[in-house]
Amino acid sequence: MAANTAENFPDLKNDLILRAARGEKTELVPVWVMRQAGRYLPEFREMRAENEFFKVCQTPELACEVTLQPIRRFQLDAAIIFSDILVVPQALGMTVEMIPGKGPSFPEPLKLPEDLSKLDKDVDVNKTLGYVFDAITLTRHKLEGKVPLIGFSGAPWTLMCYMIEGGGSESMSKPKQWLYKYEEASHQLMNILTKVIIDYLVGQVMAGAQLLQVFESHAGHLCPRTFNTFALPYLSIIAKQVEEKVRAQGKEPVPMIIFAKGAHYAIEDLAQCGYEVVGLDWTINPKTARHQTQGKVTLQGNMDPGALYAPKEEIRTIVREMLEQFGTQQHIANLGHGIWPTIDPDHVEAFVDAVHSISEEINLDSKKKN
Ligand code: 1CP
Repeated sequence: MAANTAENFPDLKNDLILRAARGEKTELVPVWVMRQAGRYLPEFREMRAENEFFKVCQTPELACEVTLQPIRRFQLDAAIIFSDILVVPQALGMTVEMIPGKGPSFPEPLKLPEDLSKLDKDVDVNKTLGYVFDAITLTRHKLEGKVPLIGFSGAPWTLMCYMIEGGGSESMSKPKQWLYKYEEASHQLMNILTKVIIDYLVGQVMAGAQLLQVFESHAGHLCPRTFNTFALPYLSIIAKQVEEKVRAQGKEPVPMIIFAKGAHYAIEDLAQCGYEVVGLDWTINPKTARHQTQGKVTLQGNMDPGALYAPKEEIRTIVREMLEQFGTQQHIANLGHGIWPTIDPDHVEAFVDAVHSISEEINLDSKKKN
């Protein structure tokens, strides 16, 4: 039998999310959940009890297994490769530890502009992040074409936040100091990150990723002025160059999603910076976002992650309202941010089933009317 390579993947059986991302007609609204592989699943906790977090990321068989866990349970329309955005700072030479109960921590964060000299600026992603590519190729085969596989990266500003702050934070005051005190060094760091992120995303597509999401999870710490200076230009370069470089390597480009959490001030700009899909956090009114984006992009989101605590019937009501506000075309249903560890998996099932059955019902009703 031929070896499983990035050339001989099984045929795709469910392309709903790819059609929605490209703005094509869909009979149902596709759905996936940010952090769908995670601590709310007992089988994930079991795996993590025996394996350190980055070991799971770095071992293709383990990363693949964790990626498949939610796909086995729920009728999701996409899988997302199990990894973390912080593997990119690791590839640049920084140490990142995952501290139980606290989250990621950098023992030696960047403090001053001269610290940039400590970063490896000529990262060969095949050497440093090849384990992610291997996990993607393996997972594409193990998915057996059931649903498409999403690859992802953190965006430059969000990665800069962790590299300077050293971990999660309420204010991100240290990286924000850089923007105002060390403007040139901030751009230098953005350029270093942009280059490696582009190579990393292109490598993921070459390995088999069928959709890419860029996480700008800390956009909400910026203001319109700093976003336009330090985030948006780099997000545009990433979208443009990933597309060009994938094409140059003889592959069709894949749709790209930008999820800029807290960037309610930038929805119009995000709709025209090269991404097919704009992800919305739960604070945004879908109707307002539709108005701001004028059909230029597909929208993703945005149920409040907390709504998964509601009784199942109430989840259906909330989903119906969400679908009515978005409309059932050019929409990928998701939460407005990652799922929390204390959510009951049965409520995820209720969410996924509600998106499918209610969107199908709305589509059939509108067909009858026409
Ligand atoms: O012990 C554990 O298992 C740690 C929990 C955990 C998990 C399950 C972390 C630590 N990362 C992940 C996986 C992960 N991270 C995925 C997996 C794929 C999926 O199923 O969706 C993805 C896409 C991420 C991306 C990620 N990591 C983001 C962007 C998304 C977001 O939430 O905005 C961010 C900001 C991170 C950093 C990170 N990694 C982990 C934590 C707890 C954090 C947040 C730290 C903080 O800011 O407080």
